[in-house]
Amino acid sequence: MKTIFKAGQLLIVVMILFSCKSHTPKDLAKENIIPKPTKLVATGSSFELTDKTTIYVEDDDMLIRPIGNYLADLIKPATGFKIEVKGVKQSEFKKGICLGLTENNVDLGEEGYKLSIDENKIVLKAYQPAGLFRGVQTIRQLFPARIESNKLQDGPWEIASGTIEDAPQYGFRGAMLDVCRHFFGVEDVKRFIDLIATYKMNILHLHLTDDQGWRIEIKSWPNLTAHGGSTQVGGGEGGFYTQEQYVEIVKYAQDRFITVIPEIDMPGHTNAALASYAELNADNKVRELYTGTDVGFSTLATDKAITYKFIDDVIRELTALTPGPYIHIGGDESHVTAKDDYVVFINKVQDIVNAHGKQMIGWADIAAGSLKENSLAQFWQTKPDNALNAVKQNVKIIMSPAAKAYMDIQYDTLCPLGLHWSGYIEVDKAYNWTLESNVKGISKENIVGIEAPLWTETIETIDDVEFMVFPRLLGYAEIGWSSNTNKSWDEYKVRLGNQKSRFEFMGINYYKSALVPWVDEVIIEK
Ligand code: NGO
Repeated sequence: MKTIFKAGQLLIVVMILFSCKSHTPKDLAKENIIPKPTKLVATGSSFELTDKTTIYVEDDDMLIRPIGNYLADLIKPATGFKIEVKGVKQSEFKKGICLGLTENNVDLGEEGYKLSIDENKIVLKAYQPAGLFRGVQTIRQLFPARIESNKLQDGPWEIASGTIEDAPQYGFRGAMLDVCRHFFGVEDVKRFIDLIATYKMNILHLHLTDDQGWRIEIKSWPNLTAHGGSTQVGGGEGGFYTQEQYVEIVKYAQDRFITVIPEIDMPGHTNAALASYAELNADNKVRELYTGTDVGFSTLATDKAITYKFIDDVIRELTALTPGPYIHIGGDESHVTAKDDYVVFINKVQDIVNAHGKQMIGWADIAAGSLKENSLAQFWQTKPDNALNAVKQNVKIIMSPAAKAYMDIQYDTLCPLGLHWSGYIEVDKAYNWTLESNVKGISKENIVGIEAPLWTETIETIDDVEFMVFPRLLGYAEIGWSSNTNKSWDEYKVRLGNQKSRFEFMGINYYKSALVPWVDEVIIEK
C-alpha cells in the first residue's frame, strides 16, 4: 500500500517522532515494596522524573502542601533537582506528580491510598493526608535505591507504571525506643522516626522513665531530671529532654503522621524518681541512683497521698505536651509492690489519666486492675495470662511478644548486642507469625496492632539501635500493614534482600543475616 504524505503532514509526523521520548519498559509487579501493598497492577512502562517535573498539590490544599514539600526534599539530594511544588486544579493536571484528597474514597480509611503511574504522570490519591504520606513512601521505594543517597547520583529516575491500591490491616503499627537505660538525644530520635516512617509505621512509643533514668523535664518536680536523669546504665552521663525538645520530637513525628506515646513507668521501674525525691519512698529515704540492669526492685509508695499528687502533676504536664490520645503508665514487673496495693494503684492511675482526657496504656500486667474498655494492654510476656485477662475485660491488645517482636533480643548466639531471656529472634522468626494467631483466645477483633520495642540495656549508640532494628523492623511493619493472604518468608526474603542498597544509601547499620539473599542494586546505563 502506498502512503502519500503531503509536506505538512510529513513535518507533523517527524515532529511527533522526535518529541516522543522512549519509556523504558518496567514491571511494577517485580518491585520489592515493603510492606507489601494490597492490590497492584503493572502496565509495563515507566514514568521518568526529570529536573522539569513538578509536584502538584490539588486545589493548593494546605494539608497536602507539606507532604508535597516532604517528597520534593526527599528526592532532592540524590537527584539534585529543585522540584517545584505548586497548586493545581484537578481538571488542569496533565503531567508530573499530583497529590490529592478524594472525598469519595472513604473505604481507603485514615491511611489508605491509590497510586496510578503512567508515562506522563503519577497520581496519588487518599481520603486523608496520612494516606498521602504513606503513599509517598511507596513512591519512594519505587525509585532506584540510590534515591536515598544524600550525595548527588546519576539518573535516570524511572518508576514502573501501573496502579496500586493499598490500606493497612491494623491502625496501630509502632516501635518503642527505651531512652532510659541509655539516653538518646533529639537528633537520634528524629533519625529513628524517619526510619520507622519509611515503612509506614504510625506509632512511636518513648519509654521515658525507668530505674536508670528520668528523661522528660517535669517543671513541678525538677529534681527528676536534674538528679534522676544524670546517669545511665554503666554509669555514663545520662540526659533528658526539656519540654521544648519533647515538643520538637512530637512535632517531627506528627509531620510524618506518627503519634508519640510517652511512657512513665510505675509503680515499679521507678528508682530514678525514688532517688530524686525522698517522699516518694515508703520509708522517706532517698534511694541511690542505679546504673545496673536488674529489674523489679523498685516501687513508689502506693499508699501515700503525695504519690498521687506526684503522678497527677506528671500526667498533667505530659498531657499538655502530648497531642496523641494515649499515656502509657508502664505497670510491668512491679515485683516489690504488694499485689493488693498494685491493683488499687493501677485503678487510681487509670482515673488520673482519664481525668486528663487521655486513654491509658500499660504493659499487660495492668490486667490485674479493673480496666476501662478504652484502656489498652500491651502483651509482652512469654505467657499470655495477663493479656487474656485484659481481653476478658473487653480491653484491646497491642501485640509485642518478647519472643517475636522484641528488637533488643539477639538474632542468634553470636550477636554482639542484645539480651536473650526470651530466646533468639532471627529475621525469619521476626517475620513468620501473625498477630491474630499468636495467642489462642486473642483474635483480630481484640487486637489494635503491633509494636516492636527496643530496650537499651546493651544498646549505647544510634548505630547499635540500627543494628538491632534492621532488618527486623520491616517484617513488623509488614505484619501490621499487609493482609496475610499470599505471604510467606520465601517470598518476603527476596523483597527484603533487595533492600540492601537502599539500607546502604540510607547509611543504615543493618544486620546482614545469612538467611536473607542480599542483592545489590543493578545500575543500568542509559
Ligand atoms: C522486659 C522489661 C524491661 C526490659 C526488657 C528487656 C518489659 C515490658 N519489662 O519487658 O524492663 O528492659 O524486658 O528485654
